[in-house]
Amino acid sequence: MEIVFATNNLHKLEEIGSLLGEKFQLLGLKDLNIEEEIPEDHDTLEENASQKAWYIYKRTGRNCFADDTGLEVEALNGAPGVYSARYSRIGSPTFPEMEPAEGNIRKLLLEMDGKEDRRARFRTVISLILNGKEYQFEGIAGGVITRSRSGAEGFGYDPIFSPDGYEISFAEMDLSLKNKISHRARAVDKLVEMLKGM
Ligand code: ITT
Repeated sequence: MEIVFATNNLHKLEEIGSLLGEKFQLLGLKDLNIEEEIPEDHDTLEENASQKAWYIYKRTGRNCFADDTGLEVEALNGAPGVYSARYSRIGSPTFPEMEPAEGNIRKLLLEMDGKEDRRARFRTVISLILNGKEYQFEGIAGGVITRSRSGAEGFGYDPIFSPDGYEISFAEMDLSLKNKISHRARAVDKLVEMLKGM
């Protein structure tokens, strides 16, 4: 079965491709020569995932899904949350000279300086559009924000997030381990269950 994943993020495509298995042929936006920025201008993960998925469904007429992910930090009242991707550019930009992922990490470590409560969670929401009908799935991975960065695997905030039950960060894990326990994996499990029942 062919399905489109509405993302420009190749890391995500690789992660979800390996989770879906061989029964599905996963196409990314590059495979369809879709190069424009897909709008995601809402204030919740649910609305953004839905907006991205409907945009691609209407554009291509193909069954598709989109995800939106945020890192929700307890001591920061859930920030950066839905604004995770552009965290370091909100307000007066911090570290504008850096790559966004690096700037985001630096800003978060700064905000967390001196904070004892380091609990956080990644939350992923997936919107699936199947023959014109929408389904949503959520996946959560709890953990803590570490005090400094470690590891070179993964992407985004992985070097400063250590999931519950582990002493290492997501960026110190093989993709296969992250894929067993991550927020995205948990949401994708639900997506796969739905697709396999088709
Ligand atoms: P698309 O919208 O094209 O799918 P994106 O990279 O913008 O790709 P999101 O909006 O879902 O993806 O991600 C929001 C932010 O959270 C962004 O800074 C990501 O780097 C980060 N992020 C998402 N998933 C992550 C993960 O598994 N580990 C670490 N950081 C992650």
